[in-house]
Amino acid sequence: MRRLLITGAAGQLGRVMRKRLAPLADTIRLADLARLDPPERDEECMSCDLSDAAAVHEMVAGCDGIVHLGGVSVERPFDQILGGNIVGLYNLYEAARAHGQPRIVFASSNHTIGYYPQTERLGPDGPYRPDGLYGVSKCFGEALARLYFDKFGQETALVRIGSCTPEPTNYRMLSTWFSHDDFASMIEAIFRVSTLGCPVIWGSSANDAGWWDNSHLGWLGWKPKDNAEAHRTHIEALTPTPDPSDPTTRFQGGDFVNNPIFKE
Ligand code: NAI
Ligand code: 15L
Repeated sequence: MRRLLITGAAGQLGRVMRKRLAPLADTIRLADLARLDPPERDEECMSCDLSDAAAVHEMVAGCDGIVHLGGVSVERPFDQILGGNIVGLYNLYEAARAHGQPRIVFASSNHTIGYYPQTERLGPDGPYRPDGLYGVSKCFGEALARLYFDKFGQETALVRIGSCTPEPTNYRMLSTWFSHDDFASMIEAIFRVSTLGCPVIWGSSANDAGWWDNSHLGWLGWKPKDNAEAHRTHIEALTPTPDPSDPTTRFQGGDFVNNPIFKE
């Protein structure tokens, strides 16, 4: 690839992927609303608010692939989610349509399905059960991506990320953890495969206690190598045993199910 765009590059995952994905392209274009560390060799930095259509067109022009990490990443009042995650997604897909349809990795979330019980195992095709407005915004993003695939052939990987952190640190993450290594190798596979389409992909490591079934992904040539189980003893020693009647333990979305509809 000549130029790979990473949006949300100043964020938690953006800062990790900035380093990990460098070998994928001659130039990595980093974009965010927040301040970015100065560009290093083979990098270029752009300030861009996803809700600004003209700025998004400029950001996407000349890119051969996009890792879309930008936007509001937790539950927030609707007016905050609207700009980055709803208007921003529309701007991104319109810009991609105008600039050669670069393949997109969309950082969707497990909060699209957060109201499924933790006792249920999920494949890629079940109905949405979002656990808040943030989850609804990711459902919108997935639906928009699918529209642009069906109408225009725009390819997107809809990666429903679980908990992408250096290590799993609580009981829920024994099921939801997605290691940085596994996310980086998944992104490499998504850009390597000749035909992608618009699949739902669970962003999860090979956790023994996992809830999500990625067995439909044989064609991707990707296998996660980490497993949260290796951290169980540590987690059990440090955190209290979860109460099974607590909603945050009953539902896959964890703490997010307790969020109100925030107003400010
Ligand atoms: P983060 O909140 O650390 O980073 C998001 C970045 O997007 C921030 O740097 C922020 O400045 C930028 N941003 C927000 N609104 C913007 C706007 N209107 N225009 C331009 N940039 C804007 O989030 P994190 O953890 O790095 O997550 C990255 C992506 O992955 C997010 O889309 C999040 O929803 C998704 N995700 C992350 C998970 C995780 O475990 N870290 C789990 C599930 C999904
Ligand atoms: C997400 O969607 C969030 O972006 C992240 O901060 C975590 O809360 C993650 O889900 C999770 O469910 O652990």
